[in-house]
Amino acid sequence: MKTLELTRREAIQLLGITGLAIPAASLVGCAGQSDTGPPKSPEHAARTFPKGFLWGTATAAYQIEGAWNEDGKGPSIWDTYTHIKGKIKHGDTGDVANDHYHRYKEDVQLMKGLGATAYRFSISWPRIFPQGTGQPNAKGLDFYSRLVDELVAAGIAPFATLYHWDLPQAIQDKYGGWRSRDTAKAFADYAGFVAEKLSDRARHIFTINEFRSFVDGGYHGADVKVGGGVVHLEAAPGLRLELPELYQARHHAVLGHGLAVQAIRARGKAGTQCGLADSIHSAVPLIASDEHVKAATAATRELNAEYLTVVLEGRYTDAYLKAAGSAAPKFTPEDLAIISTPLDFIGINVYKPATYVLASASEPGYQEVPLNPSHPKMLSPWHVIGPEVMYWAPKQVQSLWNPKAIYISENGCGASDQVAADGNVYDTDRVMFLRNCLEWLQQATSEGVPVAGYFLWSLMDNFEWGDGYGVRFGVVHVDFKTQKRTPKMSARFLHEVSARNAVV
Ligand code: PNW
Repeated sequence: MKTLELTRREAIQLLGITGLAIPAASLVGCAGQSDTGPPKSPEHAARTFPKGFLWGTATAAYQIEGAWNEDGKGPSIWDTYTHIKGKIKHGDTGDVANDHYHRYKEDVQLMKGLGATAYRFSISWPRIFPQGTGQPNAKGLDFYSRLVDELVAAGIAPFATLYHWDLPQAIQDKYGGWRSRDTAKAFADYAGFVAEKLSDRARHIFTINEFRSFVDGGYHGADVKVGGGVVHLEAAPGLRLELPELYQARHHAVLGHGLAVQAIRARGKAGTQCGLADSIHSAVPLIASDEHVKAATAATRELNAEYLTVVLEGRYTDAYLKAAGSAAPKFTPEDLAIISTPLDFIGINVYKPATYVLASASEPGYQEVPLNPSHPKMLSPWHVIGPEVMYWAPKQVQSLWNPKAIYISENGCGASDQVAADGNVYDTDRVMFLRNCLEWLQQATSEGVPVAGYFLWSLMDNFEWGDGYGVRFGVVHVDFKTQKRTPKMSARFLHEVSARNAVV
């Protein structure tokens, strides 16, 4: 079929003939973007990222390591939780997972094959302190030391996360986990120890990954409304506490972050870059004109009141405390000073818009726009598609908190990938999703938003928490029976992107 290429006048004529009453002026915005819209910067036009931009993938200890009871490791709350019947789909556990504990050398080579320049991994606290506190386990530390050496030798910058949800079971038993301040203090001791041992080579450290997922999911259970449905998010230890205890646990988690930053600064090598990785709740303006953009930024500040906002501003917002009422957390001014210890960077995990908003004449100045039930989703039921959040989230972080550097510490999607008869994995949906996200991210960097790197979740298919091994997030396919790794089409895409430092 021949493609029609119309001049604007022809288009107007054609539309006139078919009877569509579109005024000529309204066509200018779409057909005439290049001669009427704002000029594109050369970077935006070339779709390139800033010089030195880091390209990497991300993983977490419990999701890939396996070796759950080897070499002196103590059990974590996720070991306990997955061993409870009925908690995880198909009864899956992380006992073996990707066997990364034994295959880390091969996995670093996989990263090299992707052209990656950075890697974000997490450290299992109970591997290093089997009892949570006290005597360190030399073999546990040695594993991460060898991993870091291997990465450095491959020219890949190690970014270590200290807490990706696998709390030592001993800390849960002794203190009740994040219900207690003692857990925050124990976390800081562990953080300082790791910084002392690894920060000579791992120059970037994330304290905590996604407060909301393990606190709200672990201590209360979170029901999230998603386009006509409700998704129940639950995490270890799977408690259902009352609101006052939930609010207090949230407070202890941000306190633990702040204490850990101070411990890393005290005991790590000078110049160690320290930050956190949080799943920002970004409100996306449904219409990107000034008033809605402003309203969306204000909404994002409130939607993150209990985590990012208090960490970056050193105070809980009035609206947050008011809404909490008698459930509000108990805290001191010293706590707030610790929580807001200045950071070197902010990591944001960006998968989807938290909500779409419009400006509103009434308090609080914005209204959430309910999601149409037909709004498209990726495979995970929570994964609403809205790639423009990759522009708005970093843009809002810059305008609210003006950090020195921002990393996209996670972005990606789950799919039901299979190895085809020809040996390839055709994850077209993932490539489509990633390209759309990167287009928007590139627009942000071309406007001067200080994003310094991007970590794709995930290097390889792995244990996807409550979904077990059924939802695959990797750019490398894993056959969990044989542990065979097969790079997918998305791995090829990522390689091309990192080689050119541009969207392709
Ligand atoms: C993150 N949401 O969790 C975690 O950091 C990873 O461990 C996990 O495997 C990955 O994303 C994929 O799920 C999220 O509802 C859980 O928007 C839920 C959401 C986002 C991230």
